[in-house]
Amino acid sequence: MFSQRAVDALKEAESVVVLTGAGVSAESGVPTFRGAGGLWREYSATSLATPEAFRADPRLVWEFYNYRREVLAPLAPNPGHYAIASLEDSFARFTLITQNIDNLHRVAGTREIVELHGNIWRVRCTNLGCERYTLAWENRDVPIDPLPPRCEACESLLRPHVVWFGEMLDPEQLRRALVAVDDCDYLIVAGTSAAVQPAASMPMTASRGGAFVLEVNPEPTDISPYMSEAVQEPSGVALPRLLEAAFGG
Ligand code: BV8
Repeated sequence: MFSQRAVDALKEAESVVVLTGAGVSAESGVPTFRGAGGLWREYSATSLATPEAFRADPRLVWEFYNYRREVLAPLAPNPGHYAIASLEDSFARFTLITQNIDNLHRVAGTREIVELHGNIWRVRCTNLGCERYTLAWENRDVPIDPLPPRCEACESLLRPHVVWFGEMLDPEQLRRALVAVDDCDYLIVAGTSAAVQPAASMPMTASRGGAFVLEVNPEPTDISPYMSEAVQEPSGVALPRLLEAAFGG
């Protein structure tokens, strides 16, 4: 459970950032990245979420993302997503920064979203010169036969519009995230093992900037000792309670 100090600081906050990872979607039934659900067939998600894996076997990587889309399609936001969406209008400035690609924050109603690692429902052409390249587009019925799908405009391979390990983040998304983290006076980091950079450094940056940093995670992480407060509860329980305590639900 969080302290009255954590609640009071949130009530007085002017600029709030919420940073989420796969754990926030766990209560929706989405396997976390490194948990038991992080494995698919005999592969680990981290070995397939790379440009090298796509270059070596685009079909296998597309099957991996189609599998995850099939798992995701029937799932819905959980109370943690909805609590974050309800927080958005309580502050002068609010930014949700998510590492998740599952789109559940948008479905829950959050508007100001930085998708650090992209979105599993968006695809883009691999041909940098193609006009579709810059239009990464929603395409929930990407042709899954024949795999891997090709661009209608230039016939090049399509790829998931996500950031793979070893790839640079979209500069505009990263800029928006860093501006929000520098500006914030309160940061909630929820559902992340804080293993992946540059997202993992953002809570520490906020803390160094004088923000109150609240971590929500049933397990301790490497950043827990540096947080203003660490609440070891599921986000679907802790975040609605925090919203209730600060703003009456
Ligand atoms: C970059 C999209 C510059 C794809 C993802 C060596 C060589 C090359 C690179 C590196 C290197 N060393 C470091 C790097 C940088 C690398 C990195 O950080 N690697 C790590 C693994 C060491 N980062 C990058 O490559 C990034 N780009 O840095 O560019 C660069 C370029 C080249 C070389 C150097 C630098 C790009 C990273 C983006 C990767 N893409 N996703 C896809 O999803 O398919 S990351 C992936 O992991 C997901 O987005 C996921 O969100 C993210 C982080 O994981 P978590 O969200 O934290 O999830 P996890 O399962 O780990 O933890 C869940 C947590 O939830 C747990 O703590 C659990 O306790 C908790 N939990 C469980 N239930 C609940 C809960 N919490 C609350 N409530 C619950 N109910």
